[in-house]
Amino acid sequence: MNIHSIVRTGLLFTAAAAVIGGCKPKAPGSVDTGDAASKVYVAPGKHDEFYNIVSGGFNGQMSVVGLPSGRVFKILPVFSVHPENGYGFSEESKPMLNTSHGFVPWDDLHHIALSVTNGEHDGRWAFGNANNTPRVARVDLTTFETVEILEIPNSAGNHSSPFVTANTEYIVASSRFSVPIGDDKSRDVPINTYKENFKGTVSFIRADKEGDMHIAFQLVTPGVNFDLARAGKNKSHGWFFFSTYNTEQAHTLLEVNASQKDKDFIMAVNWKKAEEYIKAGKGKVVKAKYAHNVLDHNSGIATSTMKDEVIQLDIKEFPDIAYMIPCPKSPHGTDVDPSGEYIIGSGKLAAIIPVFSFTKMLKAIETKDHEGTYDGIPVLKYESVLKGEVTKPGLGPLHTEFDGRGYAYTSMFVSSEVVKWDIEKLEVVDRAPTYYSVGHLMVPGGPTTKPHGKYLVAYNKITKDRYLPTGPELAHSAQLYDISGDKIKLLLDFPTIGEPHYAEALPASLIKDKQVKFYPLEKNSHPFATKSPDATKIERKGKEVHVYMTSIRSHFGPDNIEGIKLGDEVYFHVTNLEQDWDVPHGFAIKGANTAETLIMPGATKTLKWVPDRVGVFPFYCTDFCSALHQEMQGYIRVSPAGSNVPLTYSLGK
Ligand code: CUK
Ligand code: CUA
Repeated sequence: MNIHSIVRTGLLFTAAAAVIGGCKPKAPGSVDTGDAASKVYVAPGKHDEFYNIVSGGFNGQMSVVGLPSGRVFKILPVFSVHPENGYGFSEESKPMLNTSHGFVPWDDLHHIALSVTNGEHDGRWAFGNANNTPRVARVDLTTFETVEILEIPNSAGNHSSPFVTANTEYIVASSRFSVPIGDDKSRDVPINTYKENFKGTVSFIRADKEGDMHIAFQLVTPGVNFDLARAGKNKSHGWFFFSTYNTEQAHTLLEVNASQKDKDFIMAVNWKKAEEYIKAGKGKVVKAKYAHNVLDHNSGIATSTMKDEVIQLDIKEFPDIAYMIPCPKSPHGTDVDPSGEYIIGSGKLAAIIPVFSFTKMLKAIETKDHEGTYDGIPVLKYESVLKGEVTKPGLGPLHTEFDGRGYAYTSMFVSSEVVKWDIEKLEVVDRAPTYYSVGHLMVPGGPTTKPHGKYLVAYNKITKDRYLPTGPELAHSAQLYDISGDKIKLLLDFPTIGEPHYAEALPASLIKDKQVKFYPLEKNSHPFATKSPDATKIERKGKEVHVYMTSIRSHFGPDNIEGIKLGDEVYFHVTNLEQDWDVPHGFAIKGANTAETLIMPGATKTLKWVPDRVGVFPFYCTDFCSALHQEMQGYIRVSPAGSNVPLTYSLGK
């Protein structure tokens, strides 16, 4: 244990705090309401200008928010079951949450990556990461549904994920925690052999075709913690930049032991080179077990397939794939400016923001301008790669976004502010307080080659006094700023769903006219679909009873069922016959331990029900679908096991 480093870290903060005058903004942070209110006001019936896709953090979901209003449109389940629409409860959707560890109902989603073409938003997909049980998910932006999830083997804490290359060729996911990998024998090692036995991995997931995400190759790296990453763009397309910490390779009390060195690294990876080695057959095929889950659009049924291999390249054995760029100090975010020339490191414990030059990096590589090696990887000289440092930016820089007009915006966690600086001159030009302790920040299009600019949203970690209090847990908060002028102007506070980390926003015009309004019945390929009212039926297969049921305003068919016996397992396959936008029906039956379900127009969903007592049980629609919604109900009779009540069903008799 090293007390000195705690003291040192403390001193660093104190000294820097003195420089910029304290850690917490003091003013109450209200705004000139007249002006601000009109800028965020979206009149009733009018639409927002941007979709904001926001990670939910520990709720494992994404939320869909309008900007500038801050209105929440949807909570979109990705890695967590969702009572609102049966995701993870209906038989069709359960396989989406399958993993090599079995069914995982809840995870932690930190980062959003929107698909791009030529580095610009194309409005096809949103990707997100499961941090705990490592996975990457794809959300279709025409249905706002999770359509694909790929588990990542040899990863532990999929935090540095997902980040997308300029044409969505790859989604990249790296392991926050290094762990021993390989067979049982290589994995069963003492924790204090970290330095010898623990490895990091970086997975390049081919992601340009829906339903076909697969790990094209996995890089095996020194045992460090990967935090975040960004792809190169324009001139740096073909490269990837990863922030690392714990290059000390500590395995205990990291708050002290992983803060020893003045500099950790940004790892620069030439992924085009790695791709060449894979094409040339240099990869090593190793055994691995991980799930690939896909939702079929026409049947609405998810399937889960176990994969058993992954191709690896150990970066130590390929000296021209990876280089380490020293970066002060315990970097969190690393971001690449729209031109692709500048790579920004955000050292959580650093008092400056280093800006690296891609051109200088290439030169340093070419001239072997090294200052040694780290675990076999060349370390480039800090000064040789550095464009310069932004001095006195504030305290605790975490993340940087860009407005496309030559400015960068960095979030300062410790000093609770967003700081605007000139990318060429490296000068701070403005700063605005956040309330409080900002984590990520987001400019629409901020990570792309063509930022949309206009707004900035700060996602704050601490809310304290901003809203009416709600017991021990307070709402997390977003703050919307106008960045169209010289000065950053606070416009709006709005509470968020879960704990947002990263978010992205894209112009509504890119996707709003592409929305799926209903599923055409004729394309419904669900094996238990019932496409017309007269096709309803019930089939008994031993103890299994399958009810082919329909729902249409305002009845179920059939709505009277008899002949179910104790010990039966009843599957209600409910097809919503509506062919109109915005008419879901629900289905709920008393005592169902699996949940309820919600069925979109044209779709089929299955609810499993195992009755546990004799009687007559009602079922009903849970979504207020018409003036006669309360009449949308039925009864099912359950008799003792061995009774001879015949299986019958009817509607209107
Ligand atoms: S992390 Cu949360 S503030 Cu998971 Cu991207 Cu930086
Ligand atoms: Cu269908 Cu209410």
